[in-house]
Amino acid sequence: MGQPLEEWALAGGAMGPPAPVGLPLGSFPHSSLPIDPTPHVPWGEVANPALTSLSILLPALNEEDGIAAVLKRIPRQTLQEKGIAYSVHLLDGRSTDRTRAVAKRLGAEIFVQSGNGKGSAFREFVPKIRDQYVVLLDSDGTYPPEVIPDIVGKLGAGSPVVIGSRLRGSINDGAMSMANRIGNRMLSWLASFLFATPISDVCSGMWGFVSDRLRTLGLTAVGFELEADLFAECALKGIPITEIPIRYDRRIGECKLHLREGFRIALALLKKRLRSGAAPGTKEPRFSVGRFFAEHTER
Ligand SMILES: Nc1nc2c(ncn2[C@@H]2O[C@H](COP(=O)(O)OP(=O)(O)O)[C@@H](O)[C@H]2O)c(=O)[nH]1
Ligand SMILES: [Mg+2]
Repeated sequence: MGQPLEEWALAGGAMGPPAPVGLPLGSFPHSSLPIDPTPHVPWGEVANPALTSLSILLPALNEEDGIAAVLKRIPRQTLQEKGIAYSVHLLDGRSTDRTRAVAKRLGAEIFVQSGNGKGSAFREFVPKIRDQYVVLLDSDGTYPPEVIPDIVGKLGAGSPVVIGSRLRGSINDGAMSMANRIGNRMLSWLASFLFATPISDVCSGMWGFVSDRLRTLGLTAVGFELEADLFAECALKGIPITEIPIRYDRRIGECKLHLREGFRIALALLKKRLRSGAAPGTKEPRFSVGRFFAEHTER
């Protein structure tokens, strides 16, 4: 392996001879520079290869306790060992407690949303993403940061979106009320039916994305319907979603989601489904309400 091109400037700077000009490519590196004796090694085995870049996104509204717990649980060493260069971003909903200060102290970069709601915060941040991959999880200690390397490991061209499914995994005692459990199942059935795409836990707050595919989604969610919107957009665009089972823990701090949000989420799914069927120029959905009735009333 030869010297990187940039090093000519250093070698030929104030301390050394001027960098050679007009050298034929074949003679690079110049004979006055030592040839790097490192034997050829496959990229995956290079000592510090930063093969993958990841943005970890943590939406938060008044989560000063939760955000500390989540940030401390991010498995930094595993990420480093796997060659994943990561940055952590707090997507703050203009918290009035110490959320931003705590997150900053623990090394997160701070983004303060201008609109209101978790969905708005996420949509505002998506154009700022520079990394190859994204993992999104709540800041309340309910989702396991330890799973982040597994999610990144699953992401790739054939698996551009990964969701952590609580309903396929496990739910700790007291983490989810019976009403929420039933509500989550019903919303997942509704979503699977409307978009003819199976999903076991459409309201999960833990997702992974290949950033380029995430940017193609026409997201419109403002609040807690964000996850339903992510699912619907993937289903409409034919982007496969890979599920991995995760554990769901009891929340730290106060819940911002109320039961009525379940109805909002159902409504958001329905609206998205109906609009996508009617909108000209959109990709034909795999399931169409009109076609369903036409096919089932034909003689
Ligand atoms: N940026 C931002 N985050 C929010 C907002 N509302 C809630 N969140 C965060 O979104 C995540 C999910 O909210 P949570 O109350 O736990 O609802 P649940 O997990 O769906 O029951 C938590 O990390 C919240 O702090 C908001 O308006 N803006
Ligand atoms: Mg929560």
